[in-house]
Amino acid sequence: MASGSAAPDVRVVGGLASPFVTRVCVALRLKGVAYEFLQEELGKKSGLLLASNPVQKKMPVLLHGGRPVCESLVIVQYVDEAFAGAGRRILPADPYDRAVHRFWAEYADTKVKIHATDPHQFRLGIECALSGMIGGDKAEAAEKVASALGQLEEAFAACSKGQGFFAGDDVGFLDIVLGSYVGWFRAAEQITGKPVLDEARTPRLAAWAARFCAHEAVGDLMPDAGRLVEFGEALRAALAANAS
Ligand SMILES: N[C@@H](CCC(=O)N[C@@H](CS)C(=O)NCC(=O)O)C(=O)O
Repeated sequence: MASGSAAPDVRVVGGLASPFVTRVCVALRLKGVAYEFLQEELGKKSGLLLASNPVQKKMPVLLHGGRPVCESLVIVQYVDEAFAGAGRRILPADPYDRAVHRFWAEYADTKVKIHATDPHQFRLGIECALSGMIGGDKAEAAEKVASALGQLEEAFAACSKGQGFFAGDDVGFLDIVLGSYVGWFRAAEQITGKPVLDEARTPRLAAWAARFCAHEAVGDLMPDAGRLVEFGEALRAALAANAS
């Protein structure tokens, strides 16, 4: 703990357009933990970010009592444990359920990922909301994402047991992980005119996404799709300028 320091106990280093950063802020809100948000400048990395996450040099970083925690899934789980006495629990109480939710979180992050940091590939990334298929065939990539979302539709049915969220009656770990992408899904929809969460193909997830965004712990933390599209263009330009 940074006793005697003026710095608040909990700080988040990141940018509000990052789905990974959204996760951390939603987790802290669910726990009712106050935090200071340290906004990174577009296309640059602050000294604090580089010093706090020297291995990956990526946001988000959570600073708790001055100690850094990196990787959004690690951070969300850390928040659940470090503030166990506050708010509702984020990970399921049952070890088997926890394992299932972690499995699907890992699946979502592997298969349904938005790549926005490469200036040359950003548009392709957002158009397909794709995973690991950058540089490949767009239609094939979009189909792979659609297929992964189909799997997650089934996972939702199994995990939610007829309730509104993966975690049941309220937002939990898997809701935060997949839900953080919803702003980017909507941005992709604006660009392509095609739904990512298709009401015909993934009706449960389409309804869940609206419910997630309307949740009191999410609300204004979910970036507006139009602003994400603008952000993507500005990021491309900033990265290209930095590269030249
Ligand atoms: N697996 C990481 C991904 C974090 C990540 O990719 N962050 C992006 C912003 S959305 C970043 O900092 N990119 C900078 C870079 O790739 O150099 C997590 O879940 O925290």
